[in-house]
Amino acid sequence: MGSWHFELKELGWSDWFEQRAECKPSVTVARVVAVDRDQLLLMDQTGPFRAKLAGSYLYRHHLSQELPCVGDWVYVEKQPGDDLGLIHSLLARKTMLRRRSAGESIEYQMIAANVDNVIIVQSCHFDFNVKRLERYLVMVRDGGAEPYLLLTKTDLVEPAVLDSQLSEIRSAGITAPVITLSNVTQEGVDDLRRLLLPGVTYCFVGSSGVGKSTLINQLIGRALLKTKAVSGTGEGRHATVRRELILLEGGALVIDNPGMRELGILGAESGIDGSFSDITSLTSSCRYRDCIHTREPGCAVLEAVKSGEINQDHYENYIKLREESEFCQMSYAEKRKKDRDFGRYIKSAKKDLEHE
Ligand SMILES: Nc1nc2c(ncn2[C@@H]2O[C@H](COP(=O)(O)OP(=O)(O)OP(=O)(O)O)[C@@H](O)[C@H]2O)c(=O)[nH]1
Ligand SMILES: [Mg+2]
Ligand SMILES: [Zn+2]
Repeated sequence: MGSWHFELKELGWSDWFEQRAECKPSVTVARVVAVDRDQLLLMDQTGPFRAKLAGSYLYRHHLSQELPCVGDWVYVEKQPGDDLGLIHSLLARKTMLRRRSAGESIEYQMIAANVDNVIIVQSCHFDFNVKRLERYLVMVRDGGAEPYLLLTKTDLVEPAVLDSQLSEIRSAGITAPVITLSNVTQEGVDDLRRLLLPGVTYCFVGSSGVGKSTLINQLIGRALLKTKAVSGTGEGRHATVRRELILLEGGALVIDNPGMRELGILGAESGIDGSFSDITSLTSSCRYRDCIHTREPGCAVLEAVKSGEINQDHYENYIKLREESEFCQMSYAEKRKKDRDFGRYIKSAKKDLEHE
């Protein structure tokens, strides 16, 4: 397999991992490039190789979030002449991108690990939705990564439409950098290319059909990833079914993702605070310290909503995400009860706002 030689830091290794890594004889570290059903594709200084999980690993770990995912660093044993490495354990994760699993379990579904920047992609043609952007932002901040927003298919809308989308993003209080581009005219592609730094890991997320793989193929310079034509409504069928980490010629590491249908929101206040700082910065002015900003007298948040300083939709989305976030930390029985109470409560809170 050619003459590969990488420095670990070219694969995303940094002091953060160095400080946490334990030296183990005959065991080395490698990064997970792709996960297939029963094998993983890893990459180390010598290049890519296949590996599987040691039996002891599977014995010790049962939750899906404990299994290696794309971007993870693992301890692997590989004797010269072995064609399959044996993964013994996982290194600490610096960041993670995960979503809540469907159903009532408290398991997370890992999307990727050790991602520095998440590029949240929406097409400005049919796909644009600020509420969904906010959900993604919560997910990204929860996992400790930095978000970028990317609007694709600018060739399909009038400049005025794009402008109004950009101002919608800003008026929702979203401060993440925004890039706009067209994979057809190439406009903006170089701006993105310049942003991608060597040794830094970027993960592309967003609905199916928004052009993630088309873009990554452009960055690679050839059609490595499969892309698919979308139907006239702009709604895509999934073209990408596998996550993989790709090392670009410029040195950046990018992860493509299948389109996401539903985002489970996570139980991290930190993620919510980042996306709704305009709201959370007001809470210290509420009359009561335990104010939850829904109906309390002297609530600074409600006053700001009433005066129009805070947008009503943005506020409702905040309450909704916060409830979901608390919701996912409760037991099943608590959830059932809260679910009913919350339905009633949202209804009456809405009524209150309407009648004031
Ligand atoms: N007009 C226009 N079409 C684009 C642009 N980018 C991508 N497309 C088209 O959109 C379709 C979907 O692109 P993909 O790259 O497969 O989308 P994806 O986000 O990877 O989709 P999944 O893998 O299903 O998540 C393809 O037909 C692309 O040619 C763009 O900037 N402008
Ligand atoms: Mg794709
Ligand atoms: Zn309040």
